[in-house]
Amino acid sequence: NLSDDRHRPQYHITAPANWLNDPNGLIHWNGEFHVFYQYNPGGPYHDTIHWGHAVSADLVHWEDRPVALTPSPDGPDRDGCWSGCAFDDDGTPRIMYTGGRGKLQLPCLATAADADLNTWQKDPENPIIDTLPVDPPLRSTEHWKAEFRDHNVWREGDTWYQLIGSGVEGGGGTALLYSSEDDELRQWYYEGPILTGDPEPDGAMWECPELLDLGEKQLLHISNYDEVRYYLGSYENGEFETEQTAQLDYGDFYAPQSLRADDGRILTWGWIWEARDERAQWDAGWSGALSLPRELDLNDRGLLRQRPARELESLRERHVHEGSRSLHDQWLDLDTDGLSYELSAEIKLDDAEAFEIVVGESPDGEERTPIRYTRDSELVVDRSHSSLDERASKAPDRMPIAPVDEPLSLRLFVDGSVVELFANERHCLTTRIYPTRGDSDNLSLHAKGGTVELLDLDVWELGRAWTESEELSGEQAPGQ
Ligand code: DQQ
Repeated sequence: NLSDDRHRPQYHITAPANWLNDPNGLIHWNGEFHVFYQYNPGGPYHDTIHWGHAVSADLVHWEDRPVALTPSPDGPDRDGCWSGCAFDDDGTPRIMYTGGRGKLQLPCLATAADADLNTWQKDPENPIIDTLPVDPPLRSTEHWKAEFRDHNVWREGDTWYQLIGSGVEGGGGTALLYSSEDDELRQWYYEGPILTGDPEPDGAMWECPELLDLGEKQLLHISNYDEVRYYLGSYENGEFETEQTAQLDYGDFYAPQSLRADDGRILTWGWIWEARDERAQWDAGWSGALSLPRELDLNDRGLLRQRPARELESLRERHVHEGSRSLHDQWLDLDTDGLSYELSAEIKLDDAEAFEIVVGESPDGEERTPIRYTRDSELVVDRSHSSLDERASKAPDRMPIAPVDEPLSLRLFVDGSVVELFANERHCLTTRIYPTRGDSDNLSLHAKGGTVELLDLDVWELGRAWTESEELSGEQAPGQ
């Protein structure tokens, strides 16, 4: 029974069961946030991909909707409806996605067939692009004729543009630009790559490219099988000039996508993949979650800022702890119940060797996950004792942060097996832990070998965001 599964998140988006990967088709439409996602209803593994669908009015409470896109047995998406985006075509919501058929990846268009975006009409002329660019030559593999997938569509004046992810044969990943002035969006012209990376460190193939306008600067992010890399700089006339590049998240976070809310904010979700093996996923009956929605913008130094959407504060229930204090070579136990909470604090190391937030700990310490802030200005999630289950990853996650003489402002979200960290509103690390014991739910703080100053420490237990599927028939859940 999935509702008894302690590893299953309570306030992150998951599929009702089975497999979830990339967020897709994100759109704020008629006052509702629509999140679609790569979904295999057939089991907790990546296979014939459909689009799952969840809806929220407030960005916090979600409900499941029926499957939105299903592969057509004779269509260009026969083997899967892969990643794509939704956009507003003068009052008509449309989707551009990748159809998978054999070794081909085929751009497909669909149009909303109802105001709730539950059903979509696929364009009879799909695929709308069936000739591959020859310059640069695209990477092909044993599986694919060419890597050519995932769509990011926007409009400038009367011209539509889209990016498609690819890689150059013998070179690095690339984002290919197309343009269209066709009202039906069926004619697209190839303009060329907006940016091509080096195999190291950018990756040989770019999936899910997305270009975001942050005002003074533009942000391009791509997923390269391993990590999500971003490029901050300027985009003009089909070319991207990079000023700065880094990782968007240092953990199990992949293929993010964004929407622009009616109030102008950019909100981004990523796929949080599993850090346990396929057998464990099979046993659990579900795989994958989406991250919390993040607000992306520039800070006053012109650097990328990432913050959890402010609406999430409405999840806060019992306030477990507040105030400022020092810890001198000591432990502080926080009296939380369960694995659904938020911790926020400003941390100054003073002369301590390290500061640890220990999550998911059993009373005897057999299972425990220290999140360690060290004098080397690193945040390390030490998973060596996270789980007694051999199928769960023990690999540490590491994130570089600001110099140790500056205070660290940290926000931590724990939700079943999901751990999400925001450091200095800049750097994010999302990871997974799978404690097996029912009593592995202690939360404590530890100043190691000296003094740590904690300013404004707050801990809240967080409520449930998910409307139970049996309540979907019209009854509101109590307290909502
Ligand atoms: N997942 C999709 C692709 C995308 C990849 C297939 C990224 O469209 O390139 O499920 O996770």
